[in-house]
Amino acid sequence: MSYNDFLDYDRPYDEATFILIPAPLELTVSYGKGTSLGPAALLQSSTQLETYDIELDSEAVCSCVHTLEPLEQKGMDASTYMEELKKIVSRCVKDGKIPVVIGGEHSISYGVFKGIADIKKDFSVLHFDAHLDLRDSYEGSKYSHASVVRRMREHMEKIKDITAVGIRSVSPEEAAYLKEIKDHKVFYAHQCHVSDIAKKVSASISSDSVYITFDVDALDPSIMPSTGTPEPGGLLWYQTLDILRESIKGKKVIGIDIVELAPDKVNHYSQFTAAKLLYKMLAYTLVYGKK
Ligand SMILES: [Mn+2]
Repeated sequence: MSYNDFLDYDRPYDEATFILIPAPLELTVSYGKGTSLGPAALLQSSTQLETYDIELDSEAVCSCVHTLEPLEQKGMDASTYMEELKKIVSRCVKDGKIPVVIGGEHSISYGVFKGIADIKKDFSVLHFDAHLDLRDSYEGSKYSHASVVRRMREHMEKIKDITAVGIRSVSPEEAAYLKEIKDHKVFYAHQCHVSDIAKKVSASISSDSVYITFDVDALDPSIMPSTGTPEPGGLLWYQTLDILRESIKGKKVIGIDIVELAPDKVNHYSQFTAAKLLYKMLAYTLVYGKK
């Protein structure tokens, strides 16, 4: 499969701010399938985006992006794949770049996290999702998409905090675990429909450095139907942008991933929405982020 460059632009690696890493892993998705096609679909849609952003009066993003060759699964098991992804991500961070990983299923975020944590510490994790992903294991796998944040929590000495936004589906095991750990910051989807939600989320991020992991099922299925487990009652477009803008203001974004897009043949607006969402995250990082 051939992959487009993000926005159809390619700044050489050495000069780019953002290094886009397609990670088409699909091992443990439980319900709807198709996340392995997510990165190619998002990149393909990105070539149709206007490079000019009205809100920011800028098209700076397109001169800042370099897209790597995809990390194909090629028979690797989950743990080998995470190690390979970790190496790529940590090299980017070491080189002073911002790694931007395009999934693939959410389990890849553990590789992203480890690659960042290899170099950085005391950072915050901002996690957009319908799900907490705090199961100890799921369907026999520690590397399941449903366990990815639980794996991150095994490295709390590396991070300041985790803030989860858009949550609206929780297992009994996760509910019990949440009461036990106490320090997990959660904004349930029903709590996100208030005017000051962006300020509240931003205030809960205690570090100056933030890694953003965005499961597209955080968005409402009306704007993002093409994902494995579309849950009703999700975040809408401008609400999401408000939260992202406010959370990125004054912070150093040290890594981004966007996961769980499962493109389907019926509609193609999900992949376009995912591409635009990623564009906005990069644009906010350039304009509002701390250098
Ligand atoms: Mn999810």
